[in-house]
Amino acid sequence: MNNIYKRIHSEIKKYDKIVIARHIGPDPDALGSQFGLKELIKTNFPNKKVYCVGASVAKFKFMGTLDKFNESWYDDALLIVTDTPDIKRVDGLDPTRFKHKIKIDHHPAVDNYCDIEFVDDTASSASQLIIELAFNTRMKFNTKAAEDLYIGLVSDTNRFMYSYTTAKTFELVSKLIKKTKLNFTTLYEELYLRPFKEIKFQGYLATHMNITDNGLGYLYLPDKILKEYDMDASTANNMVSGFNYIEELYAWVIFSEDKVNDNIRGSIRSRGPVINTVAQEFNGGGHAMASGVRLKTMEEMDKLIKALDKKVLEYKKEKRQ
Ligand SMILES: [Mn+2]
Repeated sequence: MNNIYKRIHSEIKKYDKIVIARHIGPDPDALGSQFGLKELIKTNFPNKKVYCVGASVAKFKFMGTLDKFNESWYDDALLIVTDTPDIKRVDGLDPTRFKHKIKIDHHPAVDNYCDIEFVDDTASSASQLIIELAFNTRMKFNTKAAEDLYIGLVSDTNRFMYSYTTAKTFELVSKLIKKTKLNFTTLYEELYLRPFKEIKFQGYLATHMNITDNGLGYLYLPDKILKEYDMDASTANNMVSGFNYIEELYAWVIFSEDKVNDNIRGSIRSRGPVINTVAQEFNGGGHAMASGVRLKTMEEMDKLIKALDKKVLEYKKEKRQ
């Protein structure tokens, strides 16, 4: 494992041009690891050209500006993909067309699609792995690198609350704050600032959530409702995290109609039952307690709801024994 830091560092050293990608529908960890790594490379190797690609999300514009992908980069750039276990979810480019690629990720392994795979599913976030990489290769941080990576880590752990938060997480964060004198409390003003329409929408979600006898919450959001509340599907799905620590819910899922991609996007969360195995049966994936799926039909959606409900029941039975 120790060598992996050196191997990544020497690859970065070799290339004049580096492209950094991450998954579709980026969250702050995807963007934080992407932009944070770019800032680190620019700080330590000022002559290199570093590009961050993928579609931008209005909500997270404050984290940085993305570059438009140029086909010529396939020929001469090093590709680094962060926070993305499966090749089909890499946003904005085709990884197979690069000669050399590196993956830095904290999800359970799905595809082995890079020459160097720095994968640790005990890490809280991809951002945590970048911080670890930087300390182990003595890379210097500028302020933006420290901020981006802190935001990514804090967001993926939901403020150090999820079980992926470990002593190592705190050690790395402590070192990051000490070394960079990061003023972290002011970062929350941007990360957690939200328009009132989101609160109204949260009210809609709470009012319309269906709850089964076993304790599965589920809700389908047709495009019409998203429009009425002026919400995009990704913001709506991200709000699923707000339903944790509710007595009546062991697992919960929010579906939204994605008219652009002509499918149904589902975000599943849990506070006990392992739900990623169920998501995998429906071609989705993710973490044990936080997964996602893309479905084609309402029938599939009904099947998934039933499968999740069964999983909740099994979990409760196991707990009682
Ligand atoms: Mn992540």
